[in-house]
Amino acid sequence: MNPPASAVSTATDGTIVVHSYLRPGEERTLAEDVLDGLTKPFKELPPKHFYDTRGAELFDQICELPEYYPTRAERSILVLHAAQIAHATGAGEIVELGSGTAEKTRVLLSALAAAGTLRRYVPVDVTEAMVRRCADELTADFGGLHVHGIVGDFERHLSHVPRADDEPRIVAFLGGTIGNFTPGARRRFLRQVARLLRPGVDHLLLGTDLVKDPAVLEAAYDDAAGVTAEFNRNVLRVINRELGADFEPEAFEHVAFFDREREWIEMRLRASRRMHVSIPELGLEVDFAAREELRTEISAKFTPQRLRDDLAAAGLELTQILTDPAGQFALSLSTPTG
Ligand code: SAH
Ligand code: AVI
Repeated sequence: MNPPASAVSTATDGTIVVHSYLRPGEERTLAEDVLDGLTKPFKELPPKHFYDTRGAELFDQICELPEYYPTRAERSILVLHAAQIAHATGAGEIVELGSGTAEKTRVLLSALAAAGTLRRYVPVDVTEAMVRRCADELTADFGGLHVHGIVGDFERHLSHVPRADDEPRIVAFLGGTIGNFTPGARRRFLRQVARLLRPGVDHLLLGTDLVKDPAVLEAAYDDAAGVTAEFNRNVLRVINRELGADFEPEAFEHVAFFDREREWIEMRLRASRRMHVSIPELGLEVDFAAREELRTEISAKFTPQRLRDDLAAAGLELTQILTDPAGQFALSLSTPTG
């Protein structure tokens, strides 16, 4: 295991430890991803680069939008079933991938606290400010809770998740973020996640958005207030700031549509006219034709069968699938087949 790039204990009583694995200059592999993605025949960028501090704020605003139902739907499942999840898992620890503000996770932490098993929370996120903020807030709100925060990329740094102790663990991957992987990468990733779990002891708690009316899906990714459009353009601002590029974010239109064949939402940025962009840090010059599109995110939607098949391909057996009353979103529990 490589040592962390920086290890900072922020609490003198040892309740909080935050390790960062994102070295300056190597942050989030932005340079490699931009070089790779913008020189492809169909330009694309991975969605993890949306989430600088501004991107994280915009995502929070998205979660409050009337059109964006996934956060409310997943929260309602947790509110209804957290006590039962606590009972079924007996978990003493939650490792959360892409933890963000951990707002919904509080519902589960409360249920584990009420069951008397809660001991440790391990948030893993690329946005350092989020990891530190939720470590401070959660230790203040849950007496005796230990937080071991990991500032890192869940695709590259899962080996730094601390070993599980004697009590059962839940690895939580909420919000439908699993849908932001392409299907092959999704199964590879789930296989890596399964390695964090002990058969018959630990569980994966996975949030997946469900296939539904395309009009409902498209509205959720193209809201009337234009917040998702700003979130989408934010990736260009990140590239301008980090790599000295001269993208004009406002000259790109937000595009979001449901691909009915693949059953995923695709977000793109469309150049409103011909454009030439310089990215000095990479020595890269990029041309956009008028109306050329850059893919920035896919957000796959699931059927119970797709979920079961993906989990099975990763060596995980579905033990429970819970949905909200309107059937919009699913939370599932699974455990390694051994
Ligand atoms: N789990 C929260 C947040 C979802 S938003 C919820 O359900 O509301 C996605 C989160 O994953 C963001 O906080 C983002 O910073 C984080 N993220 C995205 N890609 C990541 C990666 N490759 N590694 C670690 N965190 C990532
Ligand atoms: C984080 N992820 C699950 C969100 C989603 O719905 O795919 C990101 C997002 N993109 C646009 N709106 C929200």
